[in-house]
Amino acid sequence: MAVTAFYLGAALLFVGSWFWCVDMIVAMMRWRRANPGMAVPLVMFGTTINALLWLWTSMGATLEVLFQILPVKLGWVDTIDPGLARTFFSWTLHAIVYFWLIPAYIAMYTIMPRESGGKLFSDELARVAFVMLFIFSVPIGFHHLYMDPQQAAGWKLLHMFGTFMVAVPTFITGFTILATLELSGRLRGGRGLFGWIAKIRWNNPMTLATMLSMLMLTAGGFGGVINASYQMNALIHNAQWVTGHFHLIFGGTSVIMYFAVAYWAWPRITGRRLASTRLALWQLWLWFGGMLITTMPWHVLGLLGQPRRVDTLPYGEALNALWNPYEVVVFTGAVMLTLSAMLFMVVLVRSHFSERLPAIPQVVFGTAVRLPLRVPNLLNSLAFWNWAMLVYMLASYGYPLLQLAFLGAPETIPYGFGE
Ligand SMILES: [Cu+2]
Repeated sequence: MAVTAFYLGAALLFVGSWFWCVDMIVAMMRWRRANPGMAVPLVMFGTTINALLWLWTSMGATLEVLFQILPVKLGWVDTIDPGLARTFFSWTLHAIVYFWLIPAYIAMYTIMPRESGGKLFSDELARVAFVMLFIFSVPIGFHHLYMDPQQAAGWKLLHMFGTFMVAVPTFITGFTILATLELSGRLRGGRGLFGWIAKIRWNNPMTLATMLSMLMLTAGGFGGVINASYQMNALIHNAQWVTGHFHLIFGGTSVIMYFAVAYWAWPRITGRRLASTRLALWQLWLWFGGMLITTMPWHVLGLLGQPRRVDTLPYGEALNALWNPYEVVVFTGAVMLTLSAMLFMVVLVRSHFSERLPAIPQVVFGTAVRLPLRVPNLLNSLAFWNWAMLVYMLASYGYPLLQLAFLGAPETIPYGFGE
């Protein structure tokens, strides 16, 4: 066990984050009261959904600390049931990655359209995607427990189908964002089937990052569907494939948008011109290239049987020799990523000392082609979706948790294991 201060610190970290969530939710409720019947701005809708997502997802780890770790720390009980702990943690583990991904989507939906010189293709589709991401991303954590014996096969199957549903809002986002890029290309004079691609403002960091992010999301999402499949998961479970997958989705898809947001926000915070858009574009390309060169061999290494967090085996010289060339490529990609991260810092630090703008640029968010003045209440309020989440969570986690908490771990090995 760690020292008490560690658990106290961890608890404060959670409690502190909840203040922000409540702040967002209260702000949206106040806005709705002040503007009855009006459509909540998309940026606020997405951010508040993310706050609600964080409240739901942080609950799993909190329950683990409250009901399992603290009782042992305080000497009330002597053991921790790892099956129950892993179930609680699976509740937090998957949805937490959506807490990182949603801000990247918010930037694509609300900042990119204006930066690319166009308009968002559809405001309503964006809302549908946010709501679906919220509902589908929390109650599916068992896809991290496929190899765990404490949960039965049927529950894993249910969570598998739930996991596949997450692909739907991802496809909606892919469609809406690409349609938005096409729109901006056509508004700038692009003609024909593919003529609009060349007309897109590729020299704008936010626009470029969105396209590169979409490409990484396509590759990473494809791997994600393999991870989510009960049977195919067995092939790559705990293998280096997984390391490749989540670096591509988080380090790639999400973080490249954070870079672009930083380039967009810096002049609006400091009142100084971005030192070099050219360097910023180079940095994004370098990150994209580095991320692909790092993660693709990682996927292959997983298929070649390399476990996660391991690069050599004390036995099996043949395997080590087979893995080594791929690791050299991974290393090359990692060096590119490090250089890109340093370049990012250089651009921001230099911007801090660049010439002062005549006025601090205003924060104006992009809007849709047809800006809805009113949207159905289901796409303007989160109350219904919060209740829907409660029902879905009870259905997918209720029995498996109660069973472990009160009946103890099952005596028999569930069907499909130990044959
Ligand atoms: Cu997951």
